[in-house]
Amino acid sequence: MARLLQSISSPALLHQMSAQELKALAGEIREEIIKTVHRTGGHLGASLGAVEIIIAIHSVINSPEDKVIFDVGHQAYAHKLLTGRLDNFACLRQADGLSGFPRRSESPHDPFGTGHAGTSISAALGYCLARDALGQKYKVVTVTGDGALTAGMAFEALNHAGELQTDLVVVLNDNEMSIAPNVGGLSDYLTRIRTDPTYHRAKDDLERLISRIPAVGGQMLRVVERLRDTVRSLVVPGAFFEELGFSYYGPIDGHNIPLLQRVLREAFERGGPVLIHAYTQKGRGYAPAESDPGHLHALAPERANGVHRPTFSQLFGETLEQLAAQDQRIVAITAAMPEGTGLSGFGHRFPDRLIDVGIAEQHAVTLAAGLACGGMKPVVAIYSSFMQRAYDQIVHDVALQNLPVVLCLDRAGLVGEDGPTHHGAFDISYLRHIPNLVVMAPRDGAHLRHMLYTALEHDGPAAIRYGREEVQDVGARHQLPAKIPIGRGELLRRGGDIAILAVGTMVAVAMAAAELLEERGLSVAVADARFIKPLDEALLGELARSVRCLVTVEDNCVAGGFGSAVLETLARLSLQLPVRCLGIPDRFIEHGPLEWLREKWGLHPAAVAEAAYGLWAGSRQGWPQIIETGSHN
Ligand SMILES: Cc1ncc(C[n+]2csc(CCOP(=O)(O)OP(=O)(O)O)c2C)c(N)n1
Repeated sequence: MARLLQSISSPALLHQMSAQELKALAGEIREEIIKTVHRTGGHLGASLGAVEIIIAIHSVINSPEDKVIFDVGHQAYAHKLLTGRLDNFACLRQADGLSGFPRRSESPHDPFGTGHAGTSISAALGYCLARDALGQKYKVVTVTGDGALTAGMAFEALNHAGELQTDLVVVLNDNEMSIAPNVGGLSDYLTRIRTDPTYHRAKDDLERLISRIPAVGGQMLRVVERLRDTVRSLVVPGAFFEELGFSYYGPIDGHNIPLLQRVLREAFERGGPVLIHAYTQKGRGYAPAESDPGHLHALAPERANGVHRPTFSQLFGETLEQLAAQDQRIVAITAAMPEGTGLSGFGHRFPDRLIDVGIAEQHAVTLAAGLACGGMKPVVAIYSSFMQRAYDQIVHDVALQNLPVVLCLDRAGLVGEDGPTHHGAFDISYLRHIPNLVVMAPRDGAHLRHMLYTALEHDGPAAIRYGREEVQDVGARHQLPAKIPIGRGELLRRGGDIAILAVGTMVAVAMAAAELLEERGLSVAVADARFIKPLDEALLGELARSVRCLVTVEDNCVAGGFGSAVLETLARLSLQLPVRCLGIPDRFIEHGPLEWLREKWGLHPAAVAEAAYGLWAGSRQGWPQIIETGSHN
């Protein structure tokens, strides 16, 4: 059993270990990761592929004085195991347990918190500049995947680091995979470097040749220099990075610890920005993950088996496929997540109409704007938290020009074990103030289908947000969906004491809360707003006039969210009644099982019923009054 691993109380102990011991340690770490992740869920493939790189780094640096910064951070499990977190590793991603990503608050060995892709080189460069400004002397190294390198900001950082020439080592962990196989020209380039033997021969020959060119002066020297650069950029591996100002080392086997150690030492010795190109195998050491790395990129946590309904994502993909069969102009865009967003089936059926742009959410949205200008009907499916990246593109390129782009924000609301970097807590707030944009949220599968169709038929931009859960009512899946009148909500239940106005999957919570309130003798109206924007003012007015108090429920942050839209509208219409807005409080929500989080943060029927009852009881004692805002909101 994990004999060596248990003895690693500090990563500095790796400095003394032999090559054989480090290799054995890698085996133990893999066993621990496989065992734990099968229970807790998590990023299996990525973390197995990075074990040797992480061991090698810790064996030549002194963490936490030296900084190792992970891109995305989903591959950092070995780092957690080597930096004093073995005992807590069984609680990975569990409530109150270790985060699935590096967290500054979790360990001094995590110098930078991550979860979103493409940040490592910027953050590392920031550390380098701080170090230089303060006259300090520590090493900074990143572990950056080839997928992460498709993110625009990774390029921005490379560009900047190349100019600054400060000491920074970027370990490019190239497994040719993002979640799905990696895409793009740079990925092709990296593959050529890895696989084309002429590169390697040419590199040696060229270096020999260049060293033999005699020193000449004046004009001739400039000609020779130019020739050297041209020939070098044509045939030397990594010339692209060299041109940016990095020293390029590689490609090297990213599972060979002694080789990695040697190259890392050389890189630190050399100084300036250095990129080490290490090729690795995603899922290394676990046969099912090696043979299906895309599928085993991440595992879901063990759950009790039950009947599985389709998820919103699956139903979205299926419906889009159905609609695309009717309309040639429909194209789908994913930012490196065809499977997660439910678009794999669409891609198999319409390979030319699924565009994977890589981890490039900003580009995805502006690309869609261009496609719309050109007469296509683009549908961009991106997780809510990753769409944060593309806010300006939505405002400036899509909405300002009133273009018919459909934005599908998957994983809206709380997502569970992936935690605060992945919760879709803000999308209603960051979308609803954008002029021209229609914003909607389906309460069930049937509505998702209708909303997708409605959005595609709308001559302007529209966003649909939905969570990661399985859907309740899937509707008539084999029929074509129908159009919903834009801006029309739906009254689901009549009542005269309290009205609960909800959106998305919170409508079911509101309905269940109404049942609980009815048991307490109250008559409760429930309405599904369906549209966050434009809000159904007629429905809101009708509700406000017919009840004593109003509660809004959403799984977005309360600040600037759906409830805020309701309050603004009530104020504008001069409708006065006690209102309570329920949703995600003004704080970052931790990781943990989704249902547990919803219980904890009040997004469940009993909490909604309690809040509504309190508001109603208060309203009987006279109003206007200051309404207590509960513990969270
Ligand atoms: C901005 C952003 N978009 C999408 C994701 C989802 N995501 C997590 S890991 C990953 C692939 C990363 O590939 P790579 O950097 O090569 O690492 P690997 O998993 O192959 O080791 C993606 C797309 C993310 N974390 N951040």
